[in-house]
Amino acid sequence: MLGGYPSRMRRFRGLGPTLVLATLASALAACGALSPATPPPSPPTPPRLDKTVALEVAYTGFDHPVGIVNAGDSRLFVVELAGAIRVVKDGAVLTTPFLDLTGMVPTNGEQGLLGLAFDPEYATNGRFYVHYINLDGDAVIARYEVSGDPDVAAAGSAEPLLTIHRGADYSKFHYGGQLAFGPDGYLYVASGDGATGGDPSRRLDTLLGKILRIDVSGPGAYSVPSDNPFVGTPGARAEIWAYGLRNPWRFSFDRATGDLYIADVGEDAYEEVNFQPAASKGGEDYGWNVMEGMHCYGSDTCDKSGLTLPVLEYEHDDTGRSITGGYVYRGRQVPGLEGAYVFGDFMTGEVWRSSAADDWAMTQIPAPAGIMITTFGEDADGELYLADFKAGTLYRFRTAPK
Ligand SMILES: [Ca+2]
Repeated sequence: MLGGYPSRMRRFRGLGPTLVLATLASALAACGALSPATPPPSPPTPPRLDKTVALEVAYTGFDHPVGIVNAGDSRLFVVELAGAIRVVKDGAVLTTPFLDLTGMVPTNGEQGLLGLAFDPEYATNGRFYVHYINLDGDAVIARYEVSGDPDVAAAGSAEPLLTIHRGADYSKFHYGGQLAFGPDGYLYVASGDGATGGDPSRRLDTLLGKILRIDVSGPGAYSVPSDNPFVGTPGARAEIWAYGLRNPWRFSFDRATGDLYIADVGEDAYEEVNFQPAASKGGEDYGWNVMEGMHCYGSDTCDKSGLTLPVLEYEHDDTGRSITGGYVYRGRQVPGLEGAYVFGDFMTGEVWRSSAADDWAMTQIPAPAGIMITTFGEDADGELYLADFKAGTLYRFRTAPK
């Protein structure tokens, strides 16, 4: 299935390690061609490795998983790109999907069912929200309700709340995709820039290239919280919470502190993690397309005033080329991970931990070779998982055996 995706896809394309090695080899060969007076390049510093943490297979058999979500109980809900949401219950994957949007979403490139979030009051109101791409190529946020069977949604309950139109100028790429409720009870939506080079990310009259914040607690579609940063700004879409983002595929809130971590997939050179403290009033400009990571984009110099720079970046090399944001670990099974932001890279399958307490240095966590990490997810207890898109396997974080 991967081979059927367009080759220019940044997020889901399959680029094998062979190409990476070939690129590295040619770069090294070029170095060797320099004059003898040129000192040889110093060998790369080995990455710091946290061998106290391990990944173990938790569940298998998913079809291109892109999301792992809990509903506040012991189940896991696994989002499959082609449109199904699968239920993991009592250690088994149920045969009947919770919801199946197959046929309603294109299976084309980065299009599909991308995000899922359960209402903070799900236990009493049975509402949940999905983020998918419709057959027109536009992103849709829709509300559904559970049926009388807690493991099956009421497919007829669909209520589209918000459509993020793209128009003919935009591509099938960079949709963002994440949906999550903040500690304030509002629904946050990640919207990508449409892969047009980033112009929409800087404009406040479009929802592209943004984090949105909407109130879905009422009976109707949604309302805009009165304290959203651009309420009352002429020409601005009031749904915007933060802007200057390229393709914020995955973001998450730290369940202990409420801080927001936004991983933004980079263009040519840098992947980045943005940190937004819980006390933020919104309105941050995360810099794209003036900057990529901590560097001016397409220029040696740029006006950085007013921009919020990432706390962490890594360069496109064998570390990775497409960041998949994760979570701050707050579970109990892996005490060594407490308080660490855990994330990875889709292209290389590498997994890292980082935190402010560690000056945002990246420490690698051993992971199986060849995985393609599309998402991380927490269960209700805060235990952490990741999904391998290629094999359809969910891995669980564990303390490594001694
Ligand atoms: Ca940025």
